[in-house]
Amino acid sequence: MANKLEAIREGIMDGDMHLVQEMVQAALDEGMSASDLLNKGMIEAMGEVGRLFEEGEYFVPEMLIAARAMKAGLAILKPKLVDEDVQPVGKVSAGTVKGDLHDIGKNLVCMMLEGAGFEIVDLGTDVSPEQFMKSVTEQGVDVICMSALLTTTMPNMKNTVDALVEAGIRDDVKVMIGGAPVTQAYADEIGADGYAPDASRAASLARELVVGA
Ligand code: B1M
Repeated sequence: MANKLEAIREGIMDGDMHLVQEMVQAALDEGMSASDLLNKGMIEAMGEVGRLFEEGEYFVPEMLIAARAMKAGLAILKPKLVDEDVQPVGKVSAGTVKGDLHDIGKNLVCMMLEGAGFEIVDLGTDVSPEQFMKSVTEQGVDVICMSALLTTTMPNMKNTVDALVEAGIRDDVKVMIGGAPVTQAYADEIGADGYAPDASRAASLARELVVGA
């Protein structure tokens, strides 16, 4: 069983989705619990992928194929997780802000968050402040994750924070921002709870904001 866990970890790190699927199924067939598989195998492996990315050993393509392998394994695991009633770490809505159609970075952030055990509400691109607000009031997300790639669309991050304040729901949700032109200083300026420079650090920041670790 330990060998299968190790194979799953390696499969995710190498981006070998077929191996991951095969090993996840085999481990489940042998009676391993879905939550152990998720926490001790898959989430740990994605954490390692994130660490290698931050250290400059992995680049975006490696991270993308690792996330794809993780997704493939999760698809097999999901029904079992539901059976075992494994709760996600938290719920995050993610989107590229209004006027902005760039979604490669946002998708990567979603994958890393999913890999870190979060339930994702992917709002897509060109997301208005109202749509972000609805994800709080109607879907009860714990964190809003906004991405912007254009200097001209960054102000829509502030507009969303302001709209949350105006609606009296700012304290109900944490707000994280990121994207190439975004900085920590901008996050401070608009009153966001945090900024992450990349998808890996977005996952650790979300964890920190939700569970404090
Ligand atoms: Co656009 N584009 N683009 N583009 N495009 C940029 C961003 C640009 C810098 C190119 C340039 O001029 N050098 C420039 C912006 C200039 C500026 O505002 N200062 C630009 C422009 C001007 C435009 C158009 C206006 C061009 C035009 O039509 N005249 C237009 C705008 C359309 C619109 O959005 N309304 C446009 C269109 C497009 C395409 C559609 C062709 C395509 C997007 C396809 C898609 O996303 N589906 C595109 C692309 C691909 C780019 C570049 C080349 C690459 C962006 C990318 O995907 N990077 C980009 C130039 C560049 O960056 N070299 C450029 C890879 C991605 C993994 O990185 O998104 O930064 P990134 O995400 C990172 C981090 O930033 C972070 O994690 C990710 C990975 O670790 N992160 C977060 C991202 N979101 C986060 C959220 C978080 C945390 C971290 O929450 C907490």
